[in-house]
Amino acid sequence: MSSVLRPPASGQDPTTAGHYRPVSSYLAIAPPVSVVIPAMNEAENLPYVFKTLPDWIHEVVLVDGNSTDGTVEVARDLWPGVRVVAQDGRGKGDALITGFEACTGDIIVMVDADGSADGNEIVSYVSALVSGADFAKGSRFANGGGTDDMTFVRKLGNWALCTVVNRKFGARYTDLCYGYNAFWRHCLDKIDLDCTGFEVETLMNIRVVKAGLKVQEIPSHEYLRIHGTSNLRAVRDGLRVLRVILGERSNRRELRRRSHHSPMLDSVRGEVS
Ligand SMILES: Nc1nc2c(ncn2[C@@H]2O[C@H](COP(=O)(O)OP(=O)(O)OP(=O)(O)O)[C@@H](O)[C@H]2O)c(=O)[nH]1
Ligand SMILES: [Mg+2]
Repeated sequence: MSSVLRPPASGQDPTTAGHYRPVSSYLAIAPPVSVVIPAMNEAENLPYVFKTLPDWIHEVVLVDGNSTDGTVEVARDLWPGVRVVAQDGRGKGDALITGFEACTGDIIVMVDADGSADGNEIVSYVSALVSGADFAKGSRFANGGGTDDMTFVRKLGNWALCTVVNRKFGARYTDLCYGYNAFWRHCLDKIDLDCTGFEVETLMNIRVVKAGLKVQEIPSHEYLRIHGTSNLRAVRDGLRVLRVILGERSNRRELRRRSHHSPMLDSVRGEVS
């Protein structure tokens, strides 16, 4: 890697696109990375979120869901360059779609604002993307992943929904409803997101596999929400997820066609790293 390293000249902004920036002792990257944080009344959690974000990211886009607890002020205080985007609609899906549109980076990382995601993992997602994946999909159930935040009922529901997605769309996912993912911006043109709520991650996971994008699962650990209460209602949102799964047309014919050309098979399936 060092032979292609092109560090910015001294005094130059290291986040300028086109220049390699050191990410870890074994990786340097040129593409600018945007981090999108949907946040609705998460002021108390933001210090924990921002503390773990790496300093080499290009920008942080915080999508505010009409917070009344000072979320925006706290974010500006913690990360002076943060770009705050107001949300017109409601729901996490609506917030993420708004945030993706505002991003200027080539790589987009989605990070929850409740303190459950560790920003130190971003390097693993970005490594997968610069190594050839289109979509780096966090998984709490891949080897090395974990969760402190899921009840037995949620685990069961997530497993059942994940199994249906794998059967119907020919994926090999180990996790489905998880908010920590990263992808190249060009994926957005292929998945054309149109949803408003917590079903957004499921819709993304289905559409990337249907689009034949190369998906790589990244083991991730989900920590407990630090302050406040969840906005998710297991039954209501589980049913919304199920409706999305049932509403998406299966790509069975396409899968059958591709299975006759086995080298292509992996590009339509989630791969566990
Ligand atoms: N902007 C915005 N953010 C939202 C909205 N709903 C949820 N969020 C954010 O989306 C992230 C995930 O929401 P959570 O309530 O933590 O849902 P969850 O992670 O599925 O549930 P827990 O595991 O219980 O934390 C958090 O950062 C929320 O603040 C919304 O309507 N607008
Ligand atoms: Mg959460």
